[in-house]
Amino acid sequence: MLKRTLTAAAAIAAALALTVTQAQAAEITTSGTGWKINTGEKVKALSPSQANTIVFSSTAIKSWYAPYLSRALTQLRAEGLKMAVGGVKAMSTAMCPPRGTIYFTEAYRPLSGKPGYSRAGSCVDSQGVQYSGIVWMNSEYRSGTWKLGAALSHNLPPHELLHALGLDHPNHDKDRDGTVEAYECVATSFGNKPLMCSPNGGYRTTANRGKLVGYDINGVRALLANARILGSK
Ligand SMILES: [Ca+2]
Ligand SMILES: [Zn+2]
Repeated sequence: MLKRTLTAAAAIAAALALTVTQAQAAEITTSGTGWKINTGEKVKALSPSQANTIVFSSTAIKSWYAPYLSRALTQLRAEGLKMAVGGVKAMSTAMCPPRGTIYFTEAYRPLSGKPGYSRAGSCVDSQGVQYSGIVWMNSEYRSGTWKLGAALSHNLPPHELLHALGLDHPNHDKDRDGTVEAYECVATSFGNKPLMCSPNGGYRTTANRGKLVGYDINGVRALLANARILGSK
């Protein structure tokens, strides 16, 4: 009798040890080939159940930018992300927008006054799960004082959207000269760099510009997988 009890206790102990091992094995991933999660802004994950709505600061900004986002939105929905194009509402950019809001607005040289650059940021909860974000498109594009080519016009808005969702630039010191340079990113055999490459990447062709490249999709998948690992719904 005593022996049987001990055996049962040992079995329970073994089962507990197994559970602990499994919990430790499921760790979040924050970077991979051609993608990187913005851990600098404390982002770890993206909620698969959260409904995300893009809200624009003006009708003119919505009509300018919403078409450029459509291809990326189709891809993000295919990954299981709930993404919708919302309406127009002026909001303060001094604080995080309400949960599920990606606020698209415009500012003059919003990234430290750098000509031609835009800026985006994401808001995260205490677990590191993104819950809202802000995109400041550089007003120089619409005013015409900074000329974007056709490919860039299509690629920059979804690049900034992905920043707001939690992705960072995947640039790395590919040529090992000690410096991570602009455009220094992995590329496909066709020469396509991640959309998230800094200062810009993505497809250049009419058929594909504005789309996430496979690397970027892997980044989105990692953000979603991390949410599940963290137990976020
Ligand atoms: Ca380098
Ligand atoms: Zn960027």
